Amino acid sequence: MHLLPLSRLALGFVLISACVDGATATAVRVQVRDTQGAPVADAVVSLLPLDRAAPPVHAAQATMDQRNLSFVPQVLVVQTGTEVRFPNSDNVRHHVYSFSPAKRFELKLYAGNHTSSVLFDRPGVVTLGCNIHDWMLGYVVVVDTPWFAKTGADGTATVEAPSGHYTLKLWHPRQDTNTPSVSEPVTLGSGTVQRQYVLKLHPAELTNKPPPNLEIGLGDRVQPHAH
Ligand SMILES: [Cu+2]
Repeated sequence: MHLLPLSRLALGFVLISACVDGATATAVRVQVRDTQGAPVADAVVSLLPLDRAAPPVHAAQATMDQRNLSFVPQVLVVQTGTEVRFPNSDNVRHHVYSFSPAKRFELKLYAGNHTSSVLFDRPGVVTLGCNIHDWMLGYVVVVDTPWFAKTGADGTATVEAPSGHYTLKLWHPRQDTNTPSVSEPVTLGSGTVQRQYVLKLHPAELTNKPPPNLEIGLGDRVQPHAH
């Protein structure tokens, strides 16, 4: 009595798998330059589906490291619902915080292998600072889609996604806030769609890098734990 429904289920599974495999061949390749023509790294490209719901998050862990008195990476992109680990790879303590509406939090990160985690459960840009090192500046960009990428040093990023209709969004930490940010429809059918964008960027107020003449750790050594 159950044989027929089961075999139908099995057939359905095979068909769905074939569709998924075929669909991932479509992609959008984005090239981002600034107004001088130089490639722009760390631009976040995300594809928000218009014709269906985005699948829920699956690889729900990511890492924002504290290393060499900087956030590494400076820009981390995650899907909504991702837990981000905040280790401390330095031998000094950090005090990471954010006042962004998408996630307000603070973490006191002591040196050593202590790791704290924060669940990013709302979309938006979460700006990170450190109470101890004023130059530290990082971002967790939380997007409602599993289809995203970040441009590399060559200014390009490729996002693979199933065929369908999307809104392509582009974000960069130094984008000019007086210019509308990129948000435009894109349709993936077959092959790779190419898009080129020019971003007007303002200079970085904070670089996320320590001053070159800094005596690392001076006055900021971690006191031995009293056990
Ligand atoms: Cu710090």
